[in-house]
Amino acid sequence: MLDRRQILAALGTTALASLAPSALFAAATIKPDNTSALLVIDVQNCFLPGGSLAVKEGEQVVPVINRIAKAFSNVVMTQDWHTPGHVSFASAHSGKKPFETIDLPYGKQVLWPDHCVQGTDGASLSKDLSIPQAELIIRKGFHKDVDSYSAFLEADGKTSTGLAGYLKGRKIKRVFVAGLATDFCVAWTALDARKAGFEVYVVEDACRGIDNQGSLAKAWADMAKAGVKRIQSADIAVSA
Ligand code: VGL
Ligand code: ZN
Repeated sequence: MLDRRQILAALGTTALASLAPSALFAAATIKPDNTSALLVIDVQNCFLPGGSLAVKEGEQVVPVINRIAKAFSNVVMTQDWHTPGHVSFASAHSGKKPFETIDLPYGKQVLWPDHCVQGTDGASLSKDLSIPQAELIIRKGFHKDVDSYSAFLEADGKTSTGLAGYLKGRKIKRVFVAGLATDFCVAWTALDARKAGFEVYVVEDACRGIDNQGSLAKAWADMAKAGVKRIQSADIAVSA
């Protein structure tokens, strides 16, 4: 007969064995290689605290992105880069308020506060980003009558930013997406990356969302359906 102490000891071992290693310490199992690229989406002052379209907790992505970026030899950043009076601004449509929608020739457009106007401080990348090896900055949303959440294709669904060609020319096969905002520019970028034939990972804790009328849950559902992999920064192997 086992006594109480032996039973507890046996249970303890089983419980530990079933937890280890995934729950006891993070298993950093994904190792980016030279066919992998990190896409850092719109980490710009307008989307950070004090900005005109501040994303809740947006500043928290910066240290996470700085850490994982060390695992990547290829890093591309994006910059939302609108004209003054851009079609995506509520202020450009009389009687409309931010977060309302309108129908444009290319489909439904959410209207935003004025943000990321070309050359302004709000459009600058966060000064706290520390990714010296980043090799390309893609600007998007610079056609006055067309928005571009995606780093690959403008909202008309056909005008290319050139990013897919660039990545393919550099023999990139896997892209990791991080930044702001999860449910708009990150999600649209991830979905278009799948359409362009890349293997796609979104690093959840390296992103924050706007969540306008259920947009965050919908974005994750759309991404899952498209085969986008949802991972955490701890899943990525970063050497010290
Ligand atoms: C974004 C709304 C408008 C984003 C850009 O970066 O997610 N969202 N423009
Ligand atoms: Zn924008």
